[in-house]
Amino acid sequence: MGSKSPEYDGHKGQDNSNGPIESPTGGMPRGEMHTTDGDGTLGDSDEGDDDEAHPAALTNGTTNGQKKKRKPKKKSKKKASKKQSSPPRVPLSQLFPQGNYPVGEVQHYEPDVENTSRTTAEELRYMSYRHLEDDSFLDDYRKAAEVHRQVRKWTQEHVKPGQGLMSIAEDIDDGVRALLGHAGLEPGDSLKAGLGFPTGLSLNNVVAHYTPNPGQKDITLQSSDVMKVDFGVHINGWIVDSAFTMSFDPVYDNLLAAVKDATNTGLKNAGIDVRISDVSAAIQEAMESYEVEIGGKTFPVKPVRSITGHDIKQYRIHGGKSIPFVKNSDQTKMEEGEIFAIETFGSTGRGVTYEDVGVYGYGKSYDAPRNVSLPLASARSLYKTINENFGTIVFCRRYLDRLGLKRYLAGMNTLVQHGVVDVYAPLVDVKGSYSAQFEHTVLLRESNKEVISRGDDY
Ligand SMILES: [Co+2]
Repeated sequence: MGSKSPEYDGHKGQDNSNGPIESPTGGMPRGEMHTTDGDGTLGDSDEGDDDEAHPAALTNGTTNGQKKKRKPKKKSKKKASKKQSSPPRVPLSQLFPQGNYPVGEVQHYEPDVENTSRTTAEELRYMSYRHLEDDSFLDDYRKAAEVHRQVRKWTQEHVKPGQGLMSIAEDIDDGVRALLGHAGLEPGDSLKAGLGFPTGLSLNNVVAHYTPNPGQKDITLQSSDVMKVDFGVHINGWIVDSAFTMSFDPVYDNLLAAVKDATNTGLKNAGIDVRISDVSAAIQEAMESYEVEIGGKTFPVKPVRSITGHDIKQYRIHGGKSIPFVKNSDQTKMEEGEIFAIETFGSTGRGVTYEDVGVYGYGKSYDAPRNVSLPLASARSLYKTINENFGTIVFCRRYLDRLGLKRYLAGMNTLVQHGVVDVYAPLVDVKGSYSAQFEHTVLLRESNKEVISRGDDY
């Protein structure tokens, strides 16, 4: 999920202390959100049993990655290893009974980055980020990433022109929930594990933040469409935010290649003590080295300047730091223990978005109080539902409908008017333009960074 640039108005040099979105950084209601998942290890050890469902840890060229040695497949008298179904419905806890979820792509920091000295104050802060080295935290995060990989694999193989966006979105959502083993129908269940934000299916000049809403005319996917598929998977509020672009016509290949390259360049440049402005400059340079010919006309691939990458905090998709795709003078540095969604968007249009009519989703403001006095009874009960099911996780109308809620729009408007809920609108570039997106979540750990959502697809 992309972050809208702070009041994009072309001014340079963002003040990052204000955060990328309207709501100021505030305390987050944690308390009840720390409950653990509960699934995890089932059954006894059955070594090597899961090899085929376990892509070897990917490493980049600079690393002596410990490539997992594939054991010769022995005929096991034990239960056959389970395989993912199609559509994906087998919980990962059954595919990985020992909880050894695949490691993402491990990248090592550039030497000059590694040698940068850290101050004592930062050391102190580092202690509070120890969880990024913690095994159970990593297991959960890697599990969420594997859910993302399995659901997107199915999506890439089965989504075809002629299908409606509503069914595509529901299939992705249902896959994520099934693989996590959390249907999200009981109060509190989707806070333990579930979707990280509304599944985005944005076509062509719709750059980001479109999701089908109930009761609206469905859109049929066309073979000429360029579709950004952006969905999130969370466990205990830690969100894997990853996105890719699908097209069915090779004419768009260069557009997709430009954006994929730009995102990978951003990932490569990300690191502890690295200035955000340096990451942005590298992203822009990679993206702008491409052009694409569509319908006999050549277009430069423009980095979209009104959306940014972002850091991720628990139950908080946009943590407060922004990574633009264009040059800027932001001296803010990335820090050890931080988690970033490195994403880029490229467009054949103006490279600037505006808000379209309609609603993508809603999110409880990070500084909203748990209890608000609201004049409308329907607003009060809606707020209770939001607190119980989403907290500060962004959600959409489909997710309310499946909980059985009806006629909640007046209540929602009240919550928005009182500033306790923010609305997100679709972001579009000029008509007739095409845009693409690729995105990965990366953990900046002490000795290396882990592109946790990396797969063999992107
Ligand atoms: Co994102």
